[in-house]
Amino acid sequence: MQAEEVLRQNDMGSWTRAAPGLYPHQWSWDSAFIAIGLAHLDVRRAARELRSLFAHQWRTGKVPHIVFNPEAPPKSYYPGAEHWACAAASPDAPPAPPYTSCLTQPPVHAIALWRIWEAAGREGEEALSFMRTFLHDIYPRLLAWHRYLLTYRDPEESGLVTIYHPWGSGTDNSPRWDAALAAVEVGEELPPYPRYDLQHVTDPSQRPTNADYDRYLWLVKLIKKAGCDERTIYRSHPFLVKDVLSSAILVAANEALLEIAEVVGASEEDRELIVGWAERGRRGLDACWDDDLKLCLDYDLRADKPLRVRTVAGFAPLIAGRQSSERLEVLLEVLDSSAFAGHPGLRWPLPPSTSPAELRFHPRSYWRGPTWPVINWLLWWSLLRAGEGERAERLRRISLEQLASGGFGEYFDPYAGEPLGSTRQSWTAAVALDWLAG
Ligand code: 9WN
Repeated sequence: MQAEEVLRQNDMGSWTRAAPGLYPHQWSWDSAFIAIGLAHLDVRRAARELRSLFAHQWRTGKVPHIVFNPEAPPKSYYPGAEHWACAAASPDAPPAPPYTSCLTQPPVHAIALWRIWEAAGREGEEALSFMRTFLHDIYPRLLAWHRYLLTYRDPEESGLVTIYHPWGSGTDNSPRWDAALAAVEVGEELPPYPRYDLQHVTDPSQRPTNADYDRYLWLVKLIKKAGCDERTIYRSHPFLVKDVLSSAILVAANEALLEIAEVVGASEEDRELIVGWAERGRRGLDACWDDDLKLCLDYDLRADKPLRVRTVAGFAPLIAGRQSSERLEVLLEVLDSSAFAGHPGLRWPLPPSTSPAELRFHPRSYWRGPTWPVINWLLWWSLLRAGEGERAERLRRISLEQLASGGFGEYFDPYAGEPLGSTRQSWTAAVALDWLAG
């Protein structure tokens, strides 16, 4: 009931604010998770959430990481629409306003659409027939989105998605990006800028530092200077990283897209293409496996080396699915070990975003240690697909205990169990609804 209330409060009619104060706009992967939760309340509204996001797709197929809410209160989020407005000048940009950013986030959307389809199946023939038409309409956009990621964002055909900015990973200040970001030199003095985000948290240490923000804004400046042109960015940008979490989500999303292709009666050619994409993604992730850490590692294209740090993204092969039983066993061992969910100091045995065994672990700082319910949702769903029903059920039960105790926080201190960041975060409420539905 409370989860439903959070989604209703953040509902803007055809899309949902990621959070009431800190995030008054529509975020790409938030919307996908939100749709997964909404599917249990109203299949049509869930579908509308994604339709409204895809209405702002770029001509290249890119789904922007933020669609800015023209009615957001002034001084509520920085960098906001004004900052990104020039992206609309790109010949590939969708009509504006509303303005969009020109970054992306992990492609959870096909997974969400497949979950909505399943929810429609439980509801009955009318919902199914609505969803059949809806999937038919959105399928070409979804295919174009995946194609964009597998071409513009992977000219090497490695199967791995390249990001241009830590925001593109969805795990913004994770130590995954420390080395690649440290190599970025802020080339000019930046004009002073506001940190509105700090108004919405109880302690600034829960958010990225000013030094992080300087580099974030510098990267945005360079992207804008490149006219948001993908090829120019690829050539000249100082931050170019293969992101294993996004890549794994894309593999799983391609599996979902294949199911959707079946429903809409897509051509054999499309289906072969999608199967090929998923296989390429798995091969790419295999190549990023680190036998010492027993995790998958992101790859810094500029420095030409892996980014060696233990974070939840390392479980990418579990999320991609269809792993050998040996690989699965190793991954589960690491997940249960004291480097993650088995750490004795944890309030709940849930994996911290960064391993407590890392020097750069911080229990209260954003992606540097706290547990994130949406990440636990991804792991839960992956365990189910891997046939690990009992473990999945344990993860679901413990996650619900965490939320029952702390509410719908954005993230949680893994030791104290305290909710941190934003309160009434939409995607946290959405995954709770999905878990509650069993
Ligand atoms: C930048 C909305 C978003 C999430 C991201 C999370 C955070 C934004 C920020 O909030 O990022 O995109 O301002 O910190 O890291 O995963 O989508 O909830």
